[in-house]
Amino acid sequence: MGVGAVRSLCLAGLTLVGGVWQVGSVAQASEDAGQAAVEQAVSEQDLSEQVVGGGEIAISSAPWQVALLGSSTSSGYLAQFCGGAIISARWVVTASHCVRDDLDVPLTPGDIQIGSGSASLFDYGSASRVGVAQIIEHPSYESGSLLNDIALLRLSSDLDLSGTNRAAIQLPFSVDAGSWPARDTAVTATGWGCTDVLGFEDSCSNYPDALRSVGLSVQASPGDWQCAEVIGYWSPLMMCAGTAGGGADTCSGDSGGPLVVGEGPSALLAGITSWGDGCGLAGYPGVYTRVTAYVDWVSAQTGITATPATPVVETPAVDGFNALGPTRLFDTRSGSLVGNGGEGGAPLVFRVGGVAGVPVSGVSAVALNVTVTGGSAGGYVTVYPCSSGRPVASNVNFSAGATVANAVVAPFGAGELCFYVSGATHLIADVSGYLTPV
Ligand code: 4AZ
Repeated sequence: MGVGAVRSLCLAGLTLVGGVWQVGSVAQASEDAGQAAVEQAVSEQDLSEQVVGGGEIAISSAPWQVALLGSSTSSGYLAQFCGGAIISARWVVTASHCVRDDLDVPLTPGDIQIGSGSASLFDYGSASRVGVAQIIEHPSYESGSLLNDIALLRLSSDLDLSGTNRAAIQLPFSVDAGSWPARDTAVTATGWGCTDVLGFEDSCSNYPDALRSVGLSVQASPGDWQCAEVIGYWSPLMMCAGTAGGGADTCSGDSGGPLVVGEGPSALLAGITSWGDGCGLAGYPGVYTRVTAYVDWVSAQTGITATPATPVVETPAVDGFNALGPTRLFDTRSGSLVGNGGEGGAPLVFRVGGVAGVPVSGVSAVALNVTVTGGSAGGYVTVYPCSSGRPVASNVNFSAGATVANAVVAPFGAGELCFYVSGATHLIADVSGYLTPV
């Protein structure tokens, strides 16, 4: 596919001239220009030129920004035709008009790849891109009016959002859509779009390779009449952003990219770059898809839901201790030594649920005092719920003839405790309390 053809997929500037929508294509480089020659020419552009305002930014300042790239063009610079925003590792939101060709025919997932994590389009060679598995246009998108100019791209693999160069922008779930964003709210638009101030019928001659951002102001609060000269009617589905004197705007190639309120992790996606009359002209702010009108649709399509403003800290439940007695559970001193003289053999089994004041259920652990005394050989005692296997660690270690007492907390299990005695000793157990989950 030709260079110009790719970059004009959605670079087609939509201009309202004399009340008639016109779609003008922007030829950016000739079909047969070699890639190297084009990149050389681009690198010689005056990128400090303040066109449509703003300036270059690092990707970490807008880590949600992605480039929509024509998959058959290997140069990232030449392939880029629209912007988009990461809303989760698997989903990108963009403009619906970005996923149609010049003839308004829907693109297929194989036509589009995503570049992310770099401010430089030169970094988006074919090997660095992620594929698109599914395109979901808004079902009510109207290409004539650009109403409902929003689409979702399901990626063919997850983006790695662990670093500082890629992040999801939050959708405005928790705002009051009737008042947010208010008139004069500072917003930021980003993209690789045209940097020229353009009259209604001008075509672009400067496309940057480095990502740029521009600060704009919301032109009217939701519900107020706005952009009369541009939209020509009031719609709750669009919003306008610009500056009083012009000179700061989005332009061809920025479409589909984010218009953001706030910055960093608290930034919210307010708009999607959609269209405008010219670029940067005083009195003609850019028009954006109003995202608050679509959060429920996006959520239904993607499963993305509101993230809590403050992370929920999971505090581990600390069980409550209920003191008892201590009450004697058993004492073997009136009989023979217990134990097996060494390893092997069966444990002593005692019921503790419903015994010595311990409830039958709702208990997480039992606290005991375990004493060994007068044994004929050294050894150890392991106390554990009979419903689970004997753990490796012992609770009381003793030598021949010694008396050793230990406090032991044993999980309640099914209410029966097993006392495994290695060696031979007298054994005394007193219940001193139990733990209940809180
Ligand atoms: C475009 O064609 C486009 N001035 C995007 C934004 C604006 C104009 C045109 C706003 O992608």
